[in-house]
Amino acid sequence: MKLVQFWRPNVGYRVGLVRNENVIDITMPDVGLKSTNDFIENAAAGGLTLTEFVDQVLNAQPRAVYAWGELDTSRDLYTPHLALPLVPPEVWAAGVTYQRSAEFRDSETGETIYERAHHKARPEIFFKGTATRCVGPNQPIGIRRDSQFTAPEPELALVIGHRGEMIAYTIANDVSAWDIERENPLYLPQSKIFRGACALGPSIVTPDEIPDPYDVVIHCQIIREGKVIFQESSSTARLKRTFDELLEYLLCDNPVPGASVLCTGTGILVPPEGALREGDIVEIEIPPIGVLRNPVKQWGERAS
Ligand code: DO4
Ligand code: MG
Repeated sequence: MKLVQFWRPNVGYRVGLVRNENVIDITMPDVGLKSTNDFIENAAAGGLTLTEFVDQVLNAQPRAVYAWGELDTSRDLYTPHLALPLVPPEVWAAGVTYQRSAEFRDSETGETIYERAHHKARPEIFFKGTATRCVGPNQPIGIRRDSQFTAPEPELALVIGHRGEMIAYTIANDVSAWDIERENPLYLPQSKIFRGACALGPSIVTPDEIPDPYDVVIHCQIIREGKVIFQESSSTARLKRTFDELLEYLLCDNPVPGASVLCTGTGILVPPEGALREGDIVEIEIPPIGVLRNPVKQWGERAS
């Protein structure tokens, strides 16, 4: 099952069930089902999976239906458009879960701190932000004004349920100011947490839609002035960690609220020529979740 949230002019945010390129509006404000988070919470309260819960309420009333193409458009108060697929109370991220990420990061410092974390039993896990730093499909991701080398990190992400279990997948762009991280790893939070540092979407899909999550292809491209200036693919087959392992460390004496998200790390590393610029478009595709497309916005005057 595949869920989205979208905006309807004069009505507000709605929850949509995606079927055959159509989005069925399943919002039921009268019974408190106004957001994806409400569906997640009510499913958990009733001891049901998200799919079972949605199936139960689906036929309760007639539903408005939208074409996917109609909603997959930029944010505008007067036009229906996709929004964050859920509002995560917290977003966490795992790092150096792919060998390439560890090698790339160590090559800049001449140290082996990333390689060591890649091989240790304890994974790198860091706080990525809250919903206020997140954007949905077609909304701008950001470049902080004090960064010259900000890059996308295309990642498969896990949606965490109220009992700490994985209930769905989504796509995350762990947008990162790499130059700030390179200056000193102690600056990691500043390189990772800022306005528009995390894009999520376009949908969340339940585990039954991805039979082998360790064989998922992630494709990323950066488009500048209409031309593809970078493209690369990776596969979760190269992940060093299992999702259970990442969740176990994340949740160790750490009460992460339901509907939070855990990004599972990047296997795609953009070279300095691909450093993001104002006006670029970043596209990340993971079937069947969809294509997460975001324009890039430079915040403030760029520091020289
Ligand atoms: O410590 C660096 C962060 C690594 C990361 O975000 C990744 O590998 O995806
Ligand atoms: Mg990352």
